Amino acid sequence: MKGKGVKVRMKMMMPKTRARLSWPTRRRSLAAACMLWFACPSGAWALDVALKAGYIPAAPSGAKVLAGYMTLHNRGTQPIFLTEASSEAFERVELHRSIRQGGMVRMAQLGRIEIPAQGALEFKPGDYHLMLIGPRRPLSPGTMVPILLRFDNGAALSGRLMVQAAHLPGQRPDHHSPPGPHQ
Ligand SMILES: [Cu+2]
Repeated sequence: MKGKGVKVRMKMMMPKTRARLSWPTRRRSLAAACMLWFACPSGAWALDVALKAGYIPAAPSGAKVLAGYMTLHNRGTQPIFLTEASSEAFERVELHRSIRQGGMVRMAQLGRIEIPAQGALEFKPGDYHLMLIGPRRPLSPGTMVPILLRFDNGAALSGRLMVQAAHLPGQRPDHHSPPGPHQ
């Protein structure tokens, strides 16, 4: 898995470690790991998702909504579903997809997004994106924004999105311009 960008692997509990820990004292930290353990039978529990090339096009100061993009790679043999995203830098993060309908582009909020087994899903302008609502601080180009992704089996993945100067090659600067329920 080469390439530039942010790459963060799942933090996993190894079976040995899990057996060694005392449940009452580590109950809270183990809860997510155990959910993951039981959700993935036959050794497939080692959820293997990586976040790459995460970025946020810089927006004018005062913008209430920004978009985040990234590619999620799933090296596992089962599809996995992204169900939730959050960031300390924003009041709320939603999972969206831009959909063209009769010459208009609208955004749909999604409850879950599939990352195919042994495949990747790209979040990109005009398609899947993270809707970043209510920035809590100025986000100038170069800023690294933490993002936490949660999946349908209870696992979580933390990564970072880099704020980039807008109007990069291949980027559609107008994809979020239509006013909508998010504005
Ligand atoms: Cu959106």
